[in-house]
Amino acid sequence: MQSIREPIKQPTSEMSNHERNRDHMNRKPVSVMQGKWGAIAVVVWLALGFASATQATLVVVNADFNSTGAVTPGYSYPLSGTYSGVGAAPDTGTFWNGLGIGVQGGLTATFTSGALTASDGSTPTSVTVTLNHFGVYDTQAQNDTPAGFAPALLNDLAYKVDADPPTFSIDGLVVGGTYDLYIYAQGGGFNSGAAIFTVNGNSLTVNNVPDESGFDSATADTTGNYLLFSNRIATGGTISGSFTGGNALFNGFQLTTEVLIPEPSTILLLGAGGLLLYRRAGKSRGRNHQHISH
Ligand SMILES: [Ca+2]
Ligand SMILES: [Ca+2]
Ligand SMILES: [Ca+2]
Repeated sequence: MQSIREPIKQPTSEMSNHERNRDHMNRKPVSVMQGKWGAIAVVVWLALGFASATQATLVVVNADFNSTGAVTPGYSYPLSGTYSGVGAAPDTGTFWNGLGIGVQGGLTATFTSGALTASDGSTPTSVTVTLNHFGVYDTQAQNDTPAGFAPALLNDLAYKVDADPPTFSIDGLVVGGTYDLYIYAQGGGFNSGAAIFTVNGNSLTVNNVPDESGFDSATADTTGNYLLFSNRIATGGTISGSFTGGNALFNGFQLTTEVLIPEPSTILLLGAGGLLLYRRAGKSRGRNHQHISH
């Protein structure tokens, strides 16, 4: 048996889940095989899960940290509320979980959300988020100084109150699963300076500019309103981090992962193929020692 494959591009740390899986899906094996062994090899190929009928589905969870109000005497302007719309992630879902993380003023010890809903607005997930040791602010409600773009997301935030950096964890993930984490960090209409986020041991810096007109990645050039931490591994089902800097703040996040789902016709084919493989292997047992690698 002769097997020819196209060169396989190795995943890099810069590739997002989306890119990596798309690359995976584009690997088309070209096999030169004849007779029944060719048919059996195709069945093995399907049984190993490399069928082209497998669909990569992106699952996205969006969270917008909101202020629940001011301690006293209260805000002079309306709260920014919960964002609705697409974010920087490659996803058409527009639903964001609006999380009231506390009242403005002073230090909040901890906040833990309930289970979050996916970006389609209906699919339940097991994902939760916890924030520790932070303050809460809303630049619209307090100062009437909104971000020029996506203000409902980028005005309200958790921020670093004292010398100890706030920490966070995103829990309820697939143990050992791979995720892309988009972190939004802009101080509404203010230039809030630099913030350094560390996620699973890797650090990236974001410097705000106050007059952004769209989502601007700071991942490579350190300037913008969000950071992308690609290919984070949820060891123990958790991704955790912290943020620090002179006026470090955290507006919300998007968490994406890709799930490979066989199409229904493929599942039927796998069952039939497995039976065929079993029968043929039984006929050839004792007269052939076949090693099939992939
Ligand atoms: Ca908000
Ligand atoms: Ca940028
Ligand atoms: Ca927010």
